[in-house]
Amino acid sequence: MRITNAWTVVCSPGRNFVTLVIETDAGLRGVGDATLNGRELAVASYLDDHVAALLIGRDPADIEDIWHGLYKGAYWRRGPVTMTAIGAVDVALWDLKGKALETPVYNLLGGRARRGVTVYGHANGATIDEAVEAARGYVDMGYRAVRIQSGLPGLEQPYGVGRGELYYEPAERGHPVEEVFEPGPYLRGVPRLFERARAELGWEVDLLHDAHHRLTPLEAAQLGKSLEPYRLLWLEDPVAAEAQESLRLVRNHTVTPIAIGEVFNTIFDTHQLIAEQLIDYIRTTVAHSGGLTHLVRVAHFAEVFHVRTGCHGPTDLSPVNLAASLHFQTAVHNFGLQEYMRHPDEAAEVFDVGYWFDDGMLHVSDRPGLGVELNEERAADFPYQPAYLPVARRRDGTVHSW
Ligand code: GCO
Ligand code: MG
Repeated sequence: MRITNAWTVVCSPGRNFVTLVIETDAGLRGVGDATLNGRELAVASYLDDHVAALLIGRDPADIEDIWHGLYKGAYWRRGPVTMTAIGAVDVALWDLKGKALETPVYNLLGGRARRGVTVYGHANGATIDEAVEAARGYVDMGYRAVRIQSGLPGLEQPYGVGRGELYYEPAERGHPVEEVFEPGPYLRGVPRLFERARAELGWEVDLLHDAHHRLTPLEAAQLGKSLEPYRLLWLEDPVAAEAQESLRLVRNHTVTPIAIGEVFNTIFDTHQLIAEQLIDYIRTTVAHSGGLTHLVRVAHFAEVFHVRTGCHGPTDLSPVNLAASLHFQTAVHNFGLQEYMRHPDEAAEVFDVGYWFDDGMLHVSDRPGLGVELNEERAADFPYQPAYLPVARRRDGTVHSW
């Protein structure tokens, strides 16, 4: 089999998605998610203008060779645009291989290691009351794990409270929205949120929280310590992703489990955190870190150090990425937890998915390949809409990590 064509489809069914399609002379098509929130067209151009021509004529079965050809052959290494583009090619090739062999992708990754993939939902609220109420809604739907984010006294625009009922959508069309962040009210408020959540929801449900890279190491240590009584499953991104050694300080002061990795792109961004056991969950995204080929390496490396997987899976990645995560999480031994935000309703008109939610888990379908089909005609009805993620500032106007 040979690759005859490759192109991206950029569409906006409720939000922007970039999908790579790879076509072969056998008439098979594979899809990969190339969405990078707020920078979508950069990846589309990387693929259409620089990568597509390199794929034509190649045997799509040679996934490892194509991966290294794109990674090492570009000379310029790593970075979100490059690694998302490589990830899209990689996932599309796994999809094609599954279709060619008439088997689901998880079978190619080692086979089924579990019944289903336990997921966590996103409970948000403008106030603690609203957020805890939303969390109860997830528990009633059968979720066993819920991330909770809320507005707090003195902090009205927290990260994680945005548009959407069963999802959280931060990107806005037009110019970036500005939010105010202050560590004082945040550090005082979050323990109150979880005190309330435990009092209302009990101890059976796993609870999570995302600090979204906003704290200094000492602030992160304080937060982890003050959350210990509420036994979180994980505290996510407590400090800026670049400051890896600062996790030693956090780790020395708290036993609240730590999850990091959604802005990482390669194993080289993760290996210090994993090898020094500074984290408990590695959250690298299939789409943003070189696809399944590379993520399997990260997972196997992490397994040696008792670190489990917790793939990033927000609504700003398409159902193609979620399906790829589910195949990966179904097959990998050191699975931890999978993020699950539901997509806007219009997305279902463009992406026909085989996976389904039941009993707190997502289940991969046994369709060949990834089990997701892109309806290109319908995609054309939802043209791309420029949108940006928000920007955070301190009260005095200083730009802060969003
Ligand atoms: C998460 C993330 C997202 C990111 C988003 C940016 O844990 O799901 O933090 O909500 O903010 O993916 O585009
Ligand atoms: Mg996050």
